[in-house]
Amino acid sequence: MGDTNLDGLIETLHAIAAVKFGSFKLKSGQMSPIYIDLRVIVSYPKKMTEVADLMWQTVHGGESKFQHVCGVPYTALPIATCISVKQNIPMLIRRKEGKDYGTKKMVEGHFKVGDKCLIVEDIVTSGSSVLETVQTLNNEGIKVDQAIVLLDREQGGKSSLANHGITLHSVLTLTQVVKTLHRMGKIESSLVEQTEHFIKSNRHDITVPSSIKTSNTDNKKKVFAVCKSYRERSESCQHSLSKKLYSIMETKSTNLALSVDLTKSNDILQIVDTVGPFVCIVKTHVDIVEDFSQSFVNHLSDLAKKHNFILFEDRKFADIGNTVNCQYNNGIFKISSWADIVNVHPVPGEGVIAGIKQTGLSLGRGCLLVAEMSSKGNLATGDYTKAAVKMAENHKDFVIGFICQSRLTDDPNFIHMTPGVKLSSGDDALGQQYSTPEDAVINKGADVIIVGRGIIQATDPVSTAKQYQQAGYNAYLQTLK
Ligand code: S5P
Repeated sequence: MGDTNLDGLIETLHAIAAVKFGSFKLKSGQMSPIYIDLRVIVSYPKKMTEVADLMWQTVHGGESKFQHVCGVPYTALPIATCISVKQNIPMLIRRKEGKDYGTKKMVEGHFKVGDKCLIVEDIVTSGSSVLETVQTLNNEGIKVDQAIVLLDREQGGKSSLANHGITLHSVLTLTQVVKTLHRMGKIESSLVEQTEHFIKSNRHDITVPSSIKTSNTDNKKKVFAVCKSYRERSESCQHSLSKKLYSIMETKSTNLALSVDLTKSNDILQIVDTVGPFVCIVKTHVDIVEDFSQSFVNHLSDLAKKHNFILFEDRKFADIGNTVNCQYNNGIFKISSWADIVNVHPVPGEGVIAGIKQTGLSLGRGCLLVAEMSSKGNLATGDYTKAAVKMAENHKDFVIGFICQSRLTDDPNFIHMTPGVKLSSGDDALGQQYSTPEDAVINKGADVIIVGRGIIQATDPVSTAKQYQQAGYNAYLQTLK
């Protein structure tokens, strides 16, 4: 299509305030000189059909290669509808909400397994929204290898999607928009420079977006932006506890956390003393210990010093701030007095972190958010997980990472710890789902693997722990290649 068409489009987007300049605070907290909101386009039906036509021409050149089009919810839905109606290509609708409620249909519309679908999106930044839609379609057996977007923000989405075997076509790029508006005399050259600088300093193209698996990439090795040595990670994170943990991982060549889910203090102390040399963390459930005593935690703390590991009490606090504060400091367990790390469920909101932080911060403790779970049918998915990441970002001084099943962020301040790990994958009888150490580290992006029964129920826990240590550490070394 001709440049005049595009110039006209850019002018229109500016005129209807779909493209705004100024100083805008993004969700990430960064300040951006440009803000783009294509939602307003629904108020200009003629423009919307023109946009849809331009998008179709960009991707297609006229021949039909797709059995379906599917818009990424929600802004792109009307655009996808226009393409579907005008080109007479059946549309699919991806449900956004369904996945958190279990059995609801995730894709509306008639389709056959193996059908090909074009993804339609308004703006692409990292590409993760497109990938979420692709993943849902892939789960139904629908193939996707192309996506069309009105505007590419040039912040890595194209290469991330390419890593997933998806070609991204774009009608416009952010640079093109600012340069054209400058040429038309609508903005100053300083704004062009600011925007170019913003794009350069906010690229994420070495990241393969979080957790998202598409059929095009299931068998490919994931490449995480944090594929750095533990030493480098220790340097790039802020919290002293994270630094200490990475340095232990580096020195002891281990990313293994032992989940010592036993009920007698002597059994716990005995296994911790023998397995301690091979782990970076020992994780407890102190409320299952039948003969709990202060002397037990004293011994445990001594072993942590002797073998150089960190103590993590898997208490999963999940109440209002005041209550969790009492639970953390008081009762018979006095968790804050000995556990370096505790974890909290994000479900009560940020107060749960604030409640623990009130005491924990000054003690140099850290906290993990349970952002995803390993158990079948758990509700910690989708928007809940995303909200957990935001909560963590708001408390970087205290939250050191996540309990999770996928890489949630490349912020070096957050350590990803993954439970549900066994040398052979499978399930237990009560909904626990296991993946192997390699899968957890290489495909799910775990920094630390958490292993319980795989070690404590083994006939020879010490040699089994060594096996897990080696498997986990070798997997980490592979991510560095
Ligand atoms: O999602 C989770 C979160 C946690 S912390 N899934 C889990 O299994 N855990 C904990 O990890 C769980 O409470 C247990 O202590 C450990 C896994 O034990 P395993 O015996 O299944 O390896």
